[in-house]
Amino acid sequence: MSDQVTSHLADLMPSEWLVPTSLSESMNYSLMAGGKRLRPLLVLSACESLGGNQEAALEAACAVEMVHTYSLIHDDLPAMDNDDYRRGKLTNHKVYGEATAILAGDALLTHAFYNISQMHRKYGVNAESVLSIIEELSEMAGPRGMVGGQIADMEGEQGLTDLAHLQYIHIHKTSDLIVFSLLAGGRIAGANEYQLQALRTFGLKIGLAFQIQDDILDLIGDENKLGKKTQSDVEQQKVTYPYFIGLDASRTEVEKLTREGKEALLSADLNDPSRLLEIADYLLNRDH
Ligand code: GRG
Repeated sequence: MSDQVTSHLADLMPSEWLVPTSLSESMNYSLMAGGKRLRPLLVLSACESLGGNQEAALEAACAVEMVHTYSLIHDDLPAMDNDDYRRGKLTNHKVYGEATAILAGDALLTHAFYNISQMHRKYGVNAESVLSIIEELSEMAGPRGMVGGQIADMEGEQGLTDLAHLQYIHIHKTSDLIVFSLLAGGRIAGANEYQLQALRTFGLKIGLAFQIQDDILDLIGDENKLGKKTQSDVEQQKVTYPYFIGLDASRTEVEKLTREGKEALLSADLNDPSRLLEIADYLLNRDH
């Protein structure tokens, strides 16, 4: 499935005849740099769970990967996280310069909306559903979603004091795009309101579990790097889930959220939720 996504991403890039080479190279560089393709897999699997059109779902799957890739390019910039490496390669701005990296991110974001807007004409997806998908992507990637989560995170670095604030950041920075992916797949397949609600709950729960697991893996990575420091020494380093509730309780929380997410899904009368359930288990058990 993820190879299919990578190959369709290449097909969806705007023709090199029409776009300055530096821009298309910079967009391609980050899109083709690897990554788990988690969000596209969620779109495809949600659509599959209801027996929907996989070709149309592939379009939305690629669009959400473009939005995710834009967010990573911008997150790595000197004005934000100032990272030199991403997905094992130099970050976009290290290769193409800051200005081009900013524009590559902008272009991926806008091009994602373009591709979604074509789903009615190209694949006959109901126009009302396309409109809802556009509405949900604007909401979940925008100021009330991922961008809101990102700024709350940046401001939180000066003094993140409670778990509710951290949850707000995790839900918007991470879960929102995951929820979007599931809803988009569901909408393409004609999900009813009850099924959409179940997909939303599943996404919120596994999105939060995914981010807490990320916090845990980060902490374990730091512990290994720091050698013999005690667990509580390490927990003081970064304001994450383990910082607030400890490592064991964080692990329990990941298991609980995954279980609740799967229960919500199983209550929704989907034709075949098996791949979505597998993804939830994969996220629970991942070690990188
Ligand atoms: C710049 C608007 C803006 C937002 C940035 C995505 C993001 C928001 C920041 C990246 C840092 C981070 C840890 C975000 C939480 C979400 C997350 C775990 C992203 C990484 O997603 P993966 O693990 O990445 O799916 P790959 O590379 O596998 O696609």
